[in-house]
Amino acid sequence: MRFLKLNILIACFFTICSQGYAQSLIEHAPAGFDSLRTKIARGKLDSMVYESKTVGSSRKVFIYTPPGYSKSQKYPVLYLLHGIGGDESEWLKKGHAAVILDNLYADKKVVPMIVVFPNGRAMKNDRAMGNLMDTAKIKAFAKFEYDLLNDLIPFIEKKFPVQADSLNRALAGLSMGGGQAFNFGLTHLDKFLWVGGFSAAPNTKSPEQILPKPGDAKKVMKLCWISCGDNDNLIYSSRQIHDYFKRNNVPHIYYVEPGAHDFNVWNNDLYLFTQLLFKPVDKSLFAK
Ligand code: FER
Repeated sequence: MRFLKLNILIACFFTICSQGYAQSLIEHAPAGFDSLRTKIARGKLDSMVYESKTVGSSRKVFIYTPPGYSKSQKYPVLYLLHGIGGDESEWLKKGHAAVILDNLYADKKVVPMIVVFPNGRAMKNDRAMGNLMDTAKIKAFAKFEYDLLNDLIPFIEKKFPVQADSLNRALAGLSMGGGQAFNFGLTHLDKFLWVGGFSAAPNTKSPEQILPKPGDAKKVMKLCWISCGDNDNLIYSSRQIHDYFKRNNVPHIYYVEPGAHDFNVWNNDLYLFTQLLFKPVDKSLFAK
């Protein structure tokens, strides 16, 4: 009996080692991670339009499909949200999302996934113009929950070969988009088991409101990533979720990096966060 137990233990040890957890401790991206490289395979960017019943309009969305993309495979999907000053193009024009992803694929650091860049201001005129703090515009960021769940996700799942379940769906964003990722992602664990907020803005609801029963998240959630620059005066929004999760023993990554409220931080976050997605996670490393 004892020998049997020992054998099982040894077998488990070698199985885990041979799988080789891709996850290691989080370190800042290396220099050049977001610089255009020549001679590597590139993903493809599509600009599409979907009908939104929530907003009552046709809405723009960008979709990145990875190098080697094939309709005969099924892919996990990351929905990546912009900030208050942006739209569906912000991650691609102000940020370097496509270049970062191309480089990650060239270095075989990410699982093939589709990345969707929606417009998170769910109103008819969804351009980042005029007074961005206007109440109607702020409310539109909250309304996006219904556009995302009821209009955009069904559209993507009809048009693209995707694995349409919570294990294969991630939601992340920067600033207002980070708040949205926490507000919608953590309240819909049946839809998203991978959630990331980069420098979440004050639209982030209180953690008690988002997750009144933190045990629910503890059981099922694959990854909750909370990051912020150490020189960002909105860091309290990230910290309050981190503190709540810490108090309630909900495994998560809290990553504070040098920087302010800008794309130096968010490009780095994208580089690090995407490498964790849709892979086995070792939650014992999270607290480190
Ligand atoms: C605020 C400060 C900043 C706020 C939102 C932001 C809703 C958003 C910043 C961004 O998206 O970059 O008080 O209130």
